[in-house]
Amino acid sequence: MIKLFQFAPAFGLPNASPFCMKLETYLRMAELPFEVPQATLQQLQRAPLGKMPYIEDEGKVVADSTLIIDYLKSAYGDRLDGWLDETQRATALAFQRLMEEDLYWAVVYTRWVEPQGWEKMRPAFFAQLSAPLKWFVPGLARRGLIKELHGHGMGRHSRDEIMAIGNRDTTALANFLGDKPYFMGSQPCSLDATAYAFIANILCAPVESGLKHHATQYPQLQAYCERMRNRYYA
Ligand SMILES: N[C@@H](CCC(=O)N[C@@H](CS)C(=O)NCC(=O)O)C(=O)O
Repeated sequence: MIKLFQFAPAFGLPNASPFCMKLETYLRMAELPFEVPQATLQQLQRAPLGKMPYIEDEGKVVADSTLIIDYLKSAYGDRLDGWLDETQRATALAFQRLMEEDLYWAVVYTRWVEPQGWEKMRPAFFAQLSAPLKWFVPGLARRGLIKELHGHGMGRHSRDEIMAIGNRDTTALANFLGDKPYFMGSQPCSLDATAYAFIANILCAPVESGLKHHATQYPQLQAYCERMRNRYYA
């Protein structure tokens, strides 16, 4: 059975990490049986790329949500994307990159930099730590994320610019989804695993932010999250 190593659920979501939630959603959508060992700090330390999620399957360890999905497709068949033509695949990839390489960093900013986000992140992620770890790990992690934001480039912008960049992504997602039930049409595909993970992490997490405020203007995004939750997490 596939072992999925990821953070423990938080914020009333399957996962507060959009990458972990994307992979769990993919596994559910593809109806691949999996188990989630209880999350520990050691798992993150053992993660091949130092990030979650990763999987272990038949003695093989695979990291990175996209590479894991590629592995699952080659090991168990492409159960979700076979019907997409080349143009649809290109569009799906572009939207995936928009969320993972751009919107993600705006989300990180709202959670790790903005005080109202950090107020929610700290207890959700670090409450289980015992002394002395709980005294320095949260601050260390926060400083690490701020450094990563700066390295990426997003962190060099003002707060208003970061919100404008992220909100433009959300508007593109909302307009492309329109009144379709799923991102590529009437049938779900693996892009929906990514889209649900990112949109729910903005709209449904208890972090009040400019991103969330903007996303609430699009009722189709809320309806989409409910549709995905009811279908795959009922
Ligand atoms: N490209 C990776 C990104 C994974 C990622 O950024 N995971 C974050 C959580 S959202 C993480 O594990 N961060 C822990 C750390 O950097 O120490 C994927 O698709 O899996």
